[in-house]
This record gives sequence, C-alpha cells and structure tokens, in this order.
Amino acid sequence: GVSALNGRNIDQLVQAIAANIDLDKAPAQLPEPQLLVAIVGKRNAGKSTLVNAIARIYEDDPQRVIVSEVPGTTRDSIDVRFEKDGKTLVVIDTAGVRKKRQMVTHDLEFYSFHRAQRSIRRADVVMMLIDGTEPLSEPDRKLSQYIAEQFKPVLLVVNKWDLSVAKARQIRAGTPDENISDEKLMQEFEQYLHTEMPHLSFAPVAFVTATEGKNVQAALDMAQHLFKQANQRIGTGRLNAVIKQIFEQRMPSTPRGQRPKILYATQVDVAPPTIVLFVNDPELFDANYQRFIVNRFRELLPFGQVPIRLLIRGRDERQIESQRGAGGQESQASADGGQRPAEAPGRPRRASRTQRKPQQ
Ligand SMILES: Nc1nc2c(ncn2[C@@H]2O[C@H](COP(=O)(O)OP(=O)(O)OP(=O)(O)O)[C@@H](O)[C@H]2O)c(=O)[nH]1
Ligand SMILES: [Mg+2]
Repeated sequence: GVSALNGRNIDQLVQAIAANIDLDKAPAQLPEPQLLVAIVGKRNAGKSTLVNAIARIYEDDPQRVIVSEVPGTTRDSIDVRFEKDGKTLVVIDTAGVRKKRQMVTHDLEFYSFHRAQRSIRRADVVMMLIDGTEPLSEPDRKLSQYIAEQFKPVLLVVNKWDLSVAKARQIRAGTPDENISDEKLMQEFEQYLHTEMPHLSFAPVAFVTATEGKNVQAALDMAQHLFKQANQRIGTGRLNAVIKQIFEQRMPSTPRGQRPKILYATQVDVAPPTIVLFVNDPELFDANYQRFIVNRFRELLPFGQVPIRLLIRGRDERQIESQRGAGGQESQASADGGQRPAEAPGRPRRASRTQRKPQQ
C-alpha cells in the first residue's frame, strides 16, 4: 500500500511511474491545426446548421473521426475540430452579427461584430454565410468590408438555397420565367453579390442547403483550394515576365516629363500573397494603377480567387526590403482600391503560422 500521509512506499511508486512513462513518446502539445475556417455571417444565416452538416460529413466517413467541441477564445465562438487521414480541420462557429436596430444597446452590437472580426483574423479561410432568402444588409456589408481589409481568402456561401429557389420561382409564377433554371438563379445571385460587394469580386460563391447538407462537401473543397492558392509562391523570373507584360500593356498615366519605371518584382510572403514592386518613383504609381496591376495579376498568376497584397517601393528601399517590414514608405491596393489593412504588412508573425503548409 502507499500512504501519502507518512511517505510509506512513495519511492516505489515514483519508480513505478518512471518505468511506465517514456517522455519521448508523449506528445509535447496538440498538433498544429492545418486549416482553420471561420464561419461568419449575420444572425440566423445558418452558421451552426452548416457546422453540423460538416460534422455529419466527417462522421459518415468509415475511417476514424474525432469530433470535439473546444470552447473558443471568446465566449460566443466555438472551435469545432475534425480529423481525417491525419489532417485537421478546425471550424469556428461564430455568433451571428446583428443589425443595429435589433440591439438593446449599441455595445451589444459592437461585441457581436467584434467577435466575428476576431474569428476572421484567426482564420486561414473565411466562409461568409449569406442568407439566400434575404437581401444583403448592413451586417453583411460590414463583415465583407472587414474580410477584404484583412486580405483573407473568402468563400461566399449562399445558404437556405432550397428556400431561395422556391421563393424566386414563386415570384415569377405566371410569367414566362416561372421555370427559371437553378443555374440561371445562381448566376443572378452571384452577379448580385459581386455588384453589391465589389471589394470581394474575386471571391468564389457556393450555394448550399445546410439543413440537407447539400453542396457542403463542395464548399469545403473550395475552402481547401483557396487555402492552397493563398499559400503559393511564384518565382521571381515568372513574376518579372508577368509584370513586364502588364507594364507594356498599360503604363501609369503621369504628368509630362516623368517616366515611371519598374525595376523588378518579387513575392515576399504568402497568405496573403504579397508582391513587392520596386520602382524608380512610388509617387508615379497611383491607387488606380495599382488596382489595375492587382487585377491583371489575378488573371495571369494562380491567385485568381484570393486577395493579393501589392507593395510599391522606391529604389532606395531595396536594402530595407531584405529585413522585411523594417520601414520605408509603402503603398498598397486591394481589388477595391487601396484600403489599408489594420496591421502593417511584414509584421512579425508567430513562427508556427508561417511554417504551416497547405494540406493536400
Ligand atoms: N430551409 C432551410 N433552413 C435553414 C437552412 N440552414 C439553416 N436553416 C434554418 O435557419 C435557422 C437558423 O439556423 P442557425 O444555424 O441557428 O443560424 P445561425 O447563423 O447559427 O444563427 P446565430 O448563431 O443566431 O447567428 C434555423 O431554423 C435553421 O433550421 C437551409 O439550408 N434551409
Ligand atoms: Mg449559431
């Protein structure tokens, strides 16, 4: 017997424990999550229903699957962890963002948006859930704006597609359009989203019915694909060939006598793909021209559906660039024109995140 009170046989116990523990085999910590998907959207869009649909996909897998709920870092966000084939998917179910007029006080509205912002910052890929039965509203616009500012890969997920299609056909009852096809309705909705949220015009759109799990697997595959896209590296040779082509197609318009010149381009980071353009005079490359470059990059480089960060630097800043982010003037443009992200590019990051590789 062992008695803690008088120390009887404690040494034997310690030996027995030591003999049974091989510290080399013990996991030092939980494995790093491979893909973190934030599900955000306005209230009642179907976020939790989608998370449950994802869980059903993973549970139906004949192979061993672990589904566990881990309380999120904020009170009302939940990290749900899935594992399959040694790969980990963490889905953050975020509390819905409400309209201001639904708020009891202004503070509550602020906190629901604040929690969504936090989930977006943590995510590798954002699934922005849109209620297909309603027009876009203020929470959608605020969320989309923030996602763009953070340069996050985003999939626009139109949910409740079952209801949306039924409603659209009902409205058209008695008109030649009453049997409008699913494809046509999707095209119309996609067009509507990209017109209303031009800063996310590059984002792919998925149409799902979360309650039936319909098209949910395809949405997950797309999220995975966006993650890979955002983590690609383009060699300097290829990049400079592309930038030459773009510059030859169109040069920035400048006052007479000033000659804009591009010295060279190089990709300095992934997620978001970050491209530095060294030029003779950054003043000659305005936001409009930067937007043009980013859009052409999206056509000519394999970054078609993800945000791209462009930095313009002068020739004297080349030294600085070798110690990324150490200073220097920089300008940047996203698709909708030069919004600055909340954090400076080249900010120090946790090593674990930079080293993460996209999974297969
Ligand atoms: N017909 C239909 N109903 C849906 C679908 N997805 C969700 N719903 C319903 O929409 C309602 C809201 O779903 P939730 O999953 O709770 O929405 P949520 O976004 O998590 O809501 P909050 O967390 O409060 O922001 C529920 O009644 C769901 O059954 C869908 O694809 N089709
Ligand atoms: Mg919910």
